Formats: sequence, C-alpha cells, structure tokens
Amino acid sequence: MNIGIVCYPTFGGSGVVATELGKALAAKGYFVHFISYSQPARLDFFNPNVFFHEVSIYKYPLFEYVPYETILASKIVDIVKQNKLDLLHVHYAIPHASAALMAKNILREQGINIPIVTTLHGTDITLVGKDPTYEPVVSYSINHSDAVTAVSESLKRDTYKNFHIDKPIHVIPNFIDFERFTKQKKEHFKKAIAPNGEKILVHTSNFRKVKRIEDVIKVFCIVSKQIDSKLLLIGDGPERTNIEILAKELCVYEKITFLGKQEQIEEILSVCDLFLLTSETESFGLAALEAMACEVPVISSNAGGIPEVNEHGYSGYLSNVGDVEDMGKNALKILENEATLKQFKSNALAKALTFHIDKILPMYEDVYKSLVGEFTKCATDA
Ligand code: GMT
Repeated sequence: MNIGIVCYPTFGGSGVVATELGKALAAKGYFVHFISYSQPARLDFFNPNVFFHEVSIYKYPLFEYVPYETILASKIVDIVKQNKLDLLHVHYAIPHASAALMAKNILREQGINIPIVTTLHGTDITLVGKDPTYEPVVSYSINHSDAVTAVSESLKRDTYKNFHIDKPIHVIPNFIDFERFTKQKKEHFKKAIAPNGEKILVHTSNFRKVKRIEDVIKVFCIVSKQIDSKLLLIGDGPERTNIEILAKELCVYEKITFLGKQEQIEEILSVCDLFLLTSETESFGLAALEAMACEVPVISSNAGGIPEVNEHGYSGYLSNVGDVEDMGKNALKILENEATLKQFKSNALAKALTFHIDKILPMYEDVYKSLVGEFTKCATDA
C-alpha cells in the first residue's frame, strides 16, 4: 500500500508520532511518502520504502502572507498522482486536514478517489482550534475526513465538546518503539551530570507557556531543599528567559542544566530518576511516555490525557494543575526511599509497555484497511 503522511516536521509531538508511525509502516513493507515543508526531525535514516516530498514555499512580493494551505493542497495532488498513493494520513487538523480535503476534491474530478485519515493531536483542538476563527474549517475538515482518530479519550471528548462533529472518532493512543526507547547504560553521563550521586530530575518540551515550566522549577526547588538533586531541562522555546529568571530568584539556577534541543533523548532519560510534566493542557503527554519507557517515573499534572498515560500511585503521581506543593510532596515520596524509587521505575516501564508500538500499529492498519478495500500488496510481499 502507498501511504502519504502529511505532518509538521518539528520536534513537537505530532511530528514525532507521524514520523515514528511512518518508519514503523515502512519497516512492515508499506511505501511511505512524507509530505512536509522540511525533513521531519526524526526522519534521519535511509529506508528504501520511505520517501520525502518537500513542500517548497516561494514568497512572492504580491502576498503578504504565503498561502501555505494552497501550496500544500497542490503538492498533495501531484504526489498522489505521481506515486499512486492509496491513502493519505494527515496529522493535525490545521491546515493539513483542510488542505488534504481540497486535494481530495480536485482528484475526484480527475477520477481518483483518495481516502483521508485525520489524526488529532491536541493543540489543533484544545488551543488553536478553540479560537472561534478556526471552528468552521476544523469542524468541516473533521466531518469530511474518511476516518478520524484522536490520541486520547480526553482529546476525543474535547473535540466533541468544542466542535460540531457528527463523525465517529477512534481513539488510537500514541506509542513507543522499544527498540529505541529503552534504558541504556550511560554511567559516564550520570557521573558527568551528578558527580556526587545526586538524584536527576528532567523535563522536556518546547518551552511554551502551556507547559507551565515555572511549576517545574518550583517543584524542583521543593525537592532540592530536601534531597541533593539536579534538574535537566531539554528543549527550547519562548519561555526560556522567564524560566532562567525564576530559577535565579529561587536560587536553584546552579543546579539546573539547560541542554537545548536533543536528538538522542533516550540516552539522557536513561540516567534520570524522575520526569516532571506540569502542563496546563496536554492531550496525551508523549514526552512522559518516552521517559517511562526508559524507566523514569512521572510527577505530572492531571490535565487532559495525562491520566491515561501516567497512573496515579503506580507509574508516578498526578496533581491538580498548578499544585506545586502536592507535586513536590509526591516527588519526595518517590525519591526519598531507594526501594520505592526502584518500584516506581519498574512500574513506569510496565505501564509504558502497554503502549508498545506492536499493539498500537495494528489499530492504524485496521483503519487503513477499512478504507482501502483492495489491499495492494507491498514491496516485501511481492
Ligand atoms: O505539546 C506540544 O507543544 C506539541 C504538540 C503537537 O501538536 O505536536 O503535542 C501534542 O501532540 C502530542 C502527540 O500526540 C501529544 O503527546 C501532546 O500532549 C500534545 N500537546 C498538547 O496537547 C499541548
């Protein structure tokens, strides 16, 4: 089967999920065509079944704003025809689903029927989508997709609440490829970061306001008063300066290392003891799942889909958004006792295994098969 995947190429969760899904499909013998405005961050390998089509954006002086959606729709039409795609899987409603629908309508006039699967990731619904300006297009795009999936039950509920949807939404949770995300022996990293055996806490994100990283700093402040510890902050984004100021005010700056954007995040997670995710909204929390796969328990808020990933009292603890006192108390409960920490680490892995890619990938395949009647045999079967 020839599958087109439309996604954002950035480090953000939706791009990561789309890329990892494409890689896994290619490994199973599907031909996967990525369509994006630049090479997706994790698409850094060669596989004869994987193709990348760049959506080139030319800025003509006539346009104050580049009509990206129009360029993308035209590109999709070309790629579908040239590569005889059987299906398009678009990640993120805005503007991928609407561009795909435009392409679908153009192709229909040319006698080509291309089914569209739209996967909702969260920010397209909970943040951007809630802006009434987008509502008509997002509702239309969801209702006219051939199949719609959401990454958590919580996101499915939010979508029905905020939009006018008459379409079934299948929940297909995000997944982990354990060939990559697994605890590795990186003792030299540990020694370099925590030379005196300090506990290592970690947070990774794109440092947007919605992540409430100020709460990460406050929780770390509570923990570091009781336990020798270090905090690793991975990623970068608009809140970086504010976080640095707060860390200095709370006198924990010296104990924090800003690592910036990292490719091999699993190597760093492998030496960490606790992951902090304090978000205001979070449809799933892939970053937490990646940490759990590397045997790192999670202290998190209970926003959105996080409780579907982090199990309270088992893989970590949940608190109300902004309740840093409770988060700090829970973090100490895990870190203060070696036996408890060991138990939570092993529970985190056990919980992460329920999201094993081998369990989740067939769910997407089932959706594809239900849309593409004649199942075209792919490379490895031929
Ligand atoms: O969280 C972000 O800032 C990135 C965002 C995205 O759109 O890529 O992540 C969303 O999709 C991820 C993958 O499905 C989810 O794990 C994140 O929870 C979700 N983010 C939010 O809902 C804020």
